[in-house]
Amino acid sequence: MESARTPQQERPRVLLVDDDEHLLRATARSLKQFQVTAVASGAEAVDAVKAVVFDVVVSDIHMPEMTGLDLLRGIREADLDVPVVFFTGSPQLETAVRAIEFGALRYLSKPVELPLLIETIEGATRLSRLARIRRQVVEALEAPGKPIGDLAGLHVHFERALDALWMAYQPIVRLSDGAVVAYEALLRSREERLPHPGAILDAAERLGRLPDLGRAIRARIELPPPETAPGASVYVNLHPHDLLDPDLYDPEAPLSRIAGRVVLELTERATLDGIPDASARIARLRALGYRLALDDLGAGYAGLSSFATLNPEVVKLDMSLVRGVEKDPVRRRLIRAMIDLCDDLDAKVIAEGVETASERDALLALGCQLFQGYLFARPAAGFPALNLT
Ligand code: G
Ligand code: MN
Repeated sequence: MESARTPQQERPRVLLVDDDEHLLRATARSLKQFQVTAVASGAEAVDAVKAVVFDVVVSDIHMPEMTGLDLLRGIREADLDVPVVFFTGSPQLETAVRAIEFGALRYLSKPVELPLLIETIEGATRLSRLARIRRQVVEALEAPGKPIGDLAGLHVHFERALDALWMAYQPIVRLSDGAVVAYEALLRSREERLPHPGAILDAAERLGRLPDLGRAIRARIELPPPETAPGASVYVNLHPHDLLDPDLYDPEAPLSRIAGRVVLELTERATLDGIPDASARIARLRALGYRLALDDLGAGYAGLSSFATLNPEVVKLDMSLVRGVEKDPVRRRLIRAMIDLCDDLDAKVIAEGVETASERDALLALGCQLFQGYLFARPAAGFPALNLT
């Protein structure tokens, strides 16, 4: 798409969309003060937006081959900023309200009075020029996390992130013999507007797409090849919301088939309070063959209630506890107490986020045996080998 912007003095460019061609031509004729491109279908509208930078799109919300929401998404594939205004008849009010939620600028009830239409187009043009300048500024400054705009834009980028999803793997090592006993699978995506796992998760949450993200992740999990780490298991992070997805419990689902080699991590940062029958759900996972790990212990505020619900086979000490442990007697006392507690409960302990040899040595002295962190290997594609120097 051409990136040079419409000069300020130019007449606003309006894309008018209506499958009622008679009405389309009549409306186009009455908007002489604008440069109007008139098309009779959603598909043509999307093509037009790909070819030309418009100041505003004005469209019927009800067309036979494409809903207003689909049109909005199609437009956002090509243009994150152009304001979209819908015409709507009264039976489509609900659709119109939903379109607004997804980022349409406003809707106008049919029949539309010409002065209101003109005023709306002029207002939208000012907004769109402002939005484009704002985006140019942000892109020039290369602010982290390029803005995505409205929910329809987020939807587009979330779909791309799902398509470009891949899993990085980070070894978990037993120091006594240097064996890689497991790998943690970590979410990554090549979609540059959602660069961090946190951004993808936030997008999924905002769009109500957590189940799709969870399924996509679980479908991509692989076991390490036997020559790299014989018998090693894979740790997979679950979002508490995943516990509500029937697919997680389907014995035919891809991850269920290898459940005996999988440890599911649930973080202590998020509470399980909102999950009905959490204990029963956990029991069903165990019946499928999964083991469970409590992730990020020491980072949460949930007390030890998640401990009781999960009854974890494995506990992962959060890196905020690990960081600088060799210099901090308070951290050491906490870790010592946690290790004792885990021994009593027959749970293994993994120290996460270990970055330095002095952290490693202090943790070893406290009785820690399993380690994960940049000191040993960074997460990477294809089951990276250890760095044990
Ligand atoms: O919440 P969870 O423990 O699943 O998060 C693991 C995250 O920590 C991953 O994003 C991973 O890339 C990162 N990580 C792994 N090892 C280290 C480390 O040694 N230092 C830091 N800062 N981050 C790490
Ligand atoms: Mn984790």
